[in-house]
Amino acid sequence: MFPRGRLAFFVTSNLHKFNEARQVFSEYKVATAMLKIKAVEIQDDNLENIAKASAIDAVKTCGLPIIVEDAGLFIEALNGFPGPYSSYVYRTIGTIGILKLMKNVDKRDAYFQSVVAFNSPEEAPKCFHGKAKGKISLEERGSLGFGFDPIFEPSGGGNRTFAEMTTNEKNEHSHRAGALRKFAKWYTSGSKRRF
Ligand code: ITT
Repeated sequence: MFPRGRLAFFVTSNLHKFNEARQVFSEYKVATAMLKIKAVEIQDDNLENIAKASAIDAVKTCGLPIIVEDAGLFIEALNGFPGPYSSYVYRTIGTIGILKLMKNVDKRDAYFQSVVAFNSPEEAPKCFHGKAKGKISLEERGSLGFGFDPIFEPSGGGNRTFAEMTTNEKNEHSHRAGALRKFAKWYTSGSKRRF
């Protein structure tokens, strides 16, 4: 029997994501372990469908209760691009490519969306959502974090990009922390639930 509500296995290959989750979970006294197993990542226009499919596949592989998280950057002037294709776009054109696409664009509103999917051998997957609104900066700033952090200024962050924030500071504003907190509240409140 696993200590439900006290331990969450996080299936991810991204150490930055894991460290962000570790800090959020410590607020709820939930320990977490990184499971670096290969979970399928389907192509879909909807982050929830992608996260759910990965969560189902991961449980098939490891037989444990797990979470996965899928996130994307949605830029309003680009009709939501790169959205669910953020990983591919980051690997191909990167932050500099996005800044080029945004050259001479005044309307720089964007948001990050995160979906945390919990799944276990005994339950159907359950999803938790988080969103961080902000703007695409005019240039890259900061060296912390990962991915599009150097070009994203979250609202209320004092014009700093995520890459200019410590993990704790990013967690005050981020899409991922929002979704993880919703999950942690649910996970720690279900003492009657079993695996
Ligand atoms: P997993 O192993 O957990 O899937 P990943 O790095 O592939 O890790 P995602 O598919 O969820 O993560 O994210 C897609 C891309 O979106 C990711 O490669 C980043 O470029 C970008 N991204 C997601 N969350 C971000 C964040 O908090 N800050 C900056 N960029 C982020």
